[in-house]
This record gives sequence, structure tokens and C-alpha cells, in this order.
Amino acid sequence: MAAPGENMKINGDRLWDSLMEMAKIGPGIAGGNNRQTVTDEDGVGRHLFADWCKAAGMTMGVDTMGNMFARREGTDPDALPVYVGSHLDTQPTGGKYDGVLGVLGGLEIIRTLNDLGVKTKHPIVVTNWTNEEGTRFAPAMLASGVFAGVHTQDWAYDREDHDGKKFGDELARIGWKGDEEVGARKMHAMFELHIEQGPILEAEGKDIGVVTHGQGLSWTQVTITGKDSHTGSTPMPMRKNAGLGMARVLEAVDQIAWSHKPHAVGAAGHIDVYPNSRNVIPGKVVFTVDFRSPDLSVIEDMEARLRVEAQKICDDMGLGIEFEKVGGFDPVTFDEGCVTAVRNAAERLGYSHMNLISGAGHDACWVNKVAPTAMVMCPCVDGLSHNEAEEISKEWATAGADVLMHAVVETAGIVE
Ligand code: HGY
Ligand code: MN
Ligand code: MN
Repeated sequence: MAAPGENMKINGDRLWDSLMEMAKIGPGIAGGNNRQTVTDEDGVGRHLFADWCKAAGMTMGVDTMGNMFARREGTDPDALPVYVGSHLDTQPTGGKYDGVLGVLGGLEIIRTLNDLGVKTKHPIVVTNWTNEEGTRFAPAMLASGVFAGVHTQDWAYDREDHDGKKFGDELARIGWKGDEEVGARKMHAMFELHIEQGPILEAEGKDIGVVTHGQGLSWTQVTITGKDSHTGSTPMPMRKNAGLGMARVLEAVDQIAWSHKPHAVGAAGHIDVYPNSRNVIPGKVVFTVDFRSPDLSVIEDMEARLRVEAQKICDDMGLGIEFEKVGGFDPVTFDEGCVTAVRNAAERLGYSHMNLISGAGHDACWVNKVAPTAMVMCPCVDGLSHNEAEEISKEWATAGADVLMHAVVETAGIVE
């Protein structure tokens, strides 16, 4: 005799259709998405998600960081809810599934439970976390970080984008600054479904990643100053070329990461060159060094070596250099009980699975500080993400959402 809900499956076609519908909002230029945080496009995506949640009979709460919480009642209104979600904001050249799969996968759980008339003891809350990407306003996972008490709201509101606009002002401008106190909500547990954004699951032929840990992240913003001068008439010995200084520092960044192979990684994705004119030697460059490792001591070593080696490079070249830590979090160990619920769900459903350390950061990494949390991952084609060509299969999306549903429902408790 099957246990209650043992054979429940989500509607993969409906999930896929919702993913494709959301992908129409904030389209990129090459088939992906550019729905950056607290832009007008983000606002439109939020309204679509809110409409879908209302149609599924849920009530919506929004906190002062714009985090969205769509609630399906349980039979015990006093029981702490089980949360499930991710983020709808994307990279400027983002894919259709990074974050979105986790939010719409959560919505699909509710739609399926409604179809089946299944009740749970604990309420279930589907969540859209604001500004997970940290592209327009650093750092990544900004709003889940405020929710978890890692950042103050005032500090978050003052974060500026490239044009000097403030996060708090932009959140208010798009009309999604809620009135709920951020962080006041208490959770029974939180689960996040996310594409792997790496090559392991596909290479191993596994449907499901049971995420036991998340690697740590460090973002150091580096400002190198030299002297603007003419690229044609300035003799080589007289140049104070901040751009060349950056090039040598980035070579050092690469060597530092390689020195901790096979797990550590390092690069700079954000680079601003001033005055960025074809015939002016750059007098200033600002860039962000992104180091990551599952091992905190390795991250700390890479950060320390960056400062020493970059300082020497600039001293030898007569350039100025400043460092500012603009983001980071320690390696994460997810809750064993929640991880086991994910693994049991994959087993029960007959999906192939393996333990995984998340290479990317996620809102779950911060929420894990305030509630038992775990993640479910599905493969993505060639491990590619943060690229408009990001792709997954409907089967992978369905398997991920099935496992997510069983882990969530098992934790929320089915009521006969
Ligand atoms: O940076 C990250 O790992 C995440 O994709 N925001
Ligand atoms: Mn993401
Ligand atoms: Mn991302």
C-alpha cells in the first residue's frame, strides 16, 4: 500500500509552459533573459508571478526588501510554514532557468497539490528572493542576506548601481517595497531547486543533485590608479598604465586559484576602465575579484595573497591600489534532515542522484543560517549558466520539481 502522496508527480508540461511564459519578460538579445533586479522588467515578472499565485489560491506577503512570500494554508495555521523558492532576477546575459526554475517549481508544487486536493499540516510558502544575482547591486543574495541578518537593511538600501542609483530607491520605484518587516518570518524549513550551473550531473548521467554543501565566496573590489595620458605621444617609460597593472593582477589571480587546484576558482567578471577612451591610457580601473572554494582556509589564503601580490605589482609600476571587500560568505553545510528528505525523495521516485557541493551561491546559503535548509539540483546542458544559451530539458526540470515536491510535502506533513 503506497504511503499517502507517495506517487505524486508534478505536471511537467505546465511547469515548462510557465518557464517559457516568464522567459518572455525581460528578453535577452540571444534567447536568454536580461531581467535584472528592481528594473521595470523585474517588476513585470513579479506581477506575473503574483497573478499565478493568486490564481492558485495563495495569499501574498511582501517584505521591505521586496521578498515575495505566497502562502498556501496548512491544516494547522500555527505550524511554521515550509518555504520553497529561489529568485526571478537574472544576469544581464542570463538564462531562462537560473533561479526561475526554483520559484516556478515551487508554484508547480502548489498547483499539483491543488489538483490532487492534498492538504498538508504545515503551510507552504513559495518565495521570490530579491536581487540574488548581485550584478546591478552588489553583493549577490542581497535580500536573503538581510532576511538572515547578515546585512542591515539601511546598508542594502544604499547599495548603488553603475549609474549611482540606490537599491532602496529602485525597489520603491518599481512598486515592490513591501511593508512586512524583513526577517520577521520564521520557517519550519526551506528548500530551493536550482540548475547546477556546472557540468557534474550531466557528465555523471545523474538526474538529481542532493546538495550537501555550498562552496564559499569572496568578492574583493580592487581600484588601481595611474595617470590618464595620450596613447600616442606618451613615451613608454613615462606611462602610469592602470590597465596594464590590472592585467598583471588578473594573471596573478589566475595563478593563485590554480595553486589551490582542483577545487578553488578565481576570476574577475566586473571591470570598469576609466576614461575608457581608445586613445587614452587608463588612469583608473575598478574590478571585482571573485574567489571561491569549499574550504574557508583556502579562500582566506587567496584573499591574503591577492592583496600582497597585487600591492607589489602596483608598487613596482608606480601605481596606486585600494582593496574593498564587497561580498562573501563562508562555505555552507546544509541541514542533514532536509538533505535526507531530498535524497529519500529521489530514491522513492527512482531518479538517479548524487551528492553535490554547489559551485554557485544561492539564497539557500543565507537562509541556512536561520532555518533548516537544503537544495535540489538538476543538470544543465554542458554545465553552462550565466550565459543566454543556458539550457535544460523538460525531463530534468520535471525530475527536479518532483523531488522538490516530495521533500517539501514530506516535511510539511500530508494530512489524510
Ligand atoms: O554568484 C553566484 O554564485 C550566484 O549565481 N549569484
Ligand atoms: Mn541563481
Ligand atoms: Mn545566477
